[in-house]
Amino acid sequence: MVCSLGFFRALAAQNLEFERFQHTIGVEVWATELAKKYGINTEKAALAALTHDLAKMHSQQEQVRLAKSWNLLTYPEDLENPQVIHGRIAAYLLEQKYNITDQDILNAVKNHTLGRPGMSSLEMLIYSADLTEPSRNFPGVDKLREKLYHDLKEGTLACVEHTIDYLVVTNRTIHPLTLLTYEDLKKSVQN
Ligand code: DGI
Ligand code: FE
Ligand code: FE
Repeated sequence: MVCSLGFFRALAAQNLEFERFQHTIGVEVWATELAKKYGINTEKAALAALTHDLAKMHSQQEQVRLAKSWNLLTYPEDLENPQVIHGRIAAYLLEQKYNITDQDILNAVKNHTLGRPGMSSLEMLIYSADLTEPSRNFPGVDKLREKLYHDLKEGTLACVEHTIDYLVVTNRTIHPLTLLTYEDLKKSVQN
């Protein structure tokens, strides 16, 4: 595993645009810190972080072509907003091309954009570290970081709420999985 972290860091460096690579390293650093705090396997967190946006090495058009040929499209909304499918493509590549078999890592990569009901700690960690890594600087990001550091599930819920608010303000369709994720976390936090 230690070896493969170096491999996937180099793969990201070689295949992603510089800003996307910097974001990827930001997610790695922040996800590793949160993983330590919450007793989550830090190598799994780092591996998922380093690979979560790997599919962005391909153009949007190519991502759609790959998702169709690999049967990765599940909702009509996937094609209305094709920027939401890159996690599934990355997870598919990790499993088929890079022989990653750990289902929790694959799920964390797959679901990092939309979440899903019943997310594991690692999935919540990658979803929320992606939104709040050190180079993100939108208003309110510090509050989200504090919440995440205080409670992983409540922090993740706050991240989903922020994403929904942002989509509403920018007049975009909320993907059904985003709504299911929100409802599931809300219920789970209340119990
Ligand atoms: O890949 P990143 O830019 O690091 O971040 P991401 O994977 O969380 O999000 C990719 C894009 O997906 C971002 O522009 C926001 C968008 N997105 C996330 N959830 C939804 C969404 N877009 C729509 N239309 N609906 C969603 O529910
Ligand atoms: Fe992403
Ligand atoms: Fe990302």
